Amino acid sequence: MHKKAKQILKDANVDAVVLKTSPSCVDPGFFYFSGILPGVLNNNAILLSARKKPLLLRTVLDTKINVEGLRIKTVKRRKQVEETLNKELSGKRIGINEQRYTVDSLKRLKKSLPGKRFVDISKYLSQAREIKEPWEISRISKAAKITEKALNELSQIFKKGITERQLALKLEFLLRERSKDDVAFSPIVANARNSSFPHHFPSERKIKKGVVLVDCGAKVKGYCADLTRMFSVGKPSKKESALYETVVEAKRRGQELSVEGAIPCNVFKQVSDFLKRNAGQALIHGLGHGLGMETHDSPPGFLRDIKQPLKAGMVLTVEPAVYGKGFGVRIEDDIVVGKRKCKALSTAPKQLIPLR
Ligand SMILES: [Mn+2]
Repeated sequence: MHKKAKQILKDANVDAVVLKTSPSCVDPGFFYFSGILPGVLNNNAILLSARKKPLLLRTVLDTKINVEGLRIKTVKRRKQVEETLNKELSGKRIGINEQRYTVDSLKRLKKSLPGKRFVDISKYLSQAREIKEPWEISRISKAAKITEKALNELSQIFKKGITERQLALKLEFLLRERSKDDVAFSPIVANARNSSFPHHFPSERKIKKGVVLVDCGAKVKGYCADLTRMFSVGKPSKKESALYETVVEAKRRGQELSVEGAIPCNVFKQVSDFLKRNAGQALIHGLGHGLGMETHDSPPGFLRDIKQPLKAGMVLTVEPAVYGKGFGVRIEDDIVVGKRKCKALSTAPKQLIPLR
C-alpha cells in the first residue's frame, strides 16, 4: 500500500479509509491513492486498510479501469457497494473525506453501515499531498512549460477583431492538444476595464486597445499549471507600463521569500505592503496558492492567516495583482519551494507583451 496511506491510517487512528469519486463530487484523493489517472468516473470507490491490498469498487460503466496492485470488484447496483463494504470493513472506525461527500450520499453511507463510526480525515488527505514527490513536480513542470509556450505564441493566434471568448477558446485548444489532457480551468481573457475584475468571464466583446490579462493552465497526467500573463494591444500607456513593472517587482520579492521555513502570512504581508506603498493598493486576494492535482491544492498558500511554515517540495503559485479603476495587472508564475531558494517553473517577462 501507498506509504502515505499507511501514515493516514495511523495518524487518524482509523481501521480503514473509503474514498469515493463521482462526476458531481470528484475526490483527487481517490485518484492519488488508487494510481488511476483522473477522469470522469461514475461512483467509483477505493478502500484502503492496513491488512489487505487496496480494493477498487468500480461500477459496470467503468469496467475499463484497471490498475496493477489493486483488488477489483465490479458492482452492478448501489446496494452491492454497501454489501461489499460491509463485508470488507472489519474495524469500527472508518475514515472518509467529508469535503467530497454530498450531504445526501453521506446520509446514505451512514444508514447502510450501521455500527460503523465515520471519521473525517480530509485534513490528513490534504497534508499527504502537501509536499510533492519528484514525479509529481515533473508533471506540474511539464504543464507549466506547455502553458508558458502557448502564452508565448498568443500573438500568433491574435487577430484584429477577435473577441475575448474566441481568444480563450483558441488558447484552450492549443493547451489541450499539446498536453493530451484536460485544462486546469477555462482560460480567462480580460481586456482593458475587464482586467480589473480578478475572475472575469471572457465576453463577446472584441479586443481593443489596452492591456489583456490572460490566466490559464494546462494539465499533464492530472497535474495542473496556473499562469497569468499581461499583454498590450497598441503602445501601452505610461501608467500601464509602470504598474506592470511594480507588479513584476512584487512577484520577484514574493519568490525571493519563498524558501523552506518562511511563514506564508509574513510573505503575504511583505508583498501586500510593497504594493500598497508603490501602487496604492494592498492585495485583495492571496499572494498565491498550492498547486497540484487541483488548481487550488494543498498547502493553502500565501494567505493573510496561514502560519504553518513552507517546506521544500511544496509547489505554489505567486500571483501579485493590483486591480485599478481602468485596468488591472496580475502576473502569476509557478514555483517549487527549496531549502535556500525556490525553483521557478515559469518566468514572466519584465515588460508587457505586445499583441498585434
Ligand atoms: Mn492562480
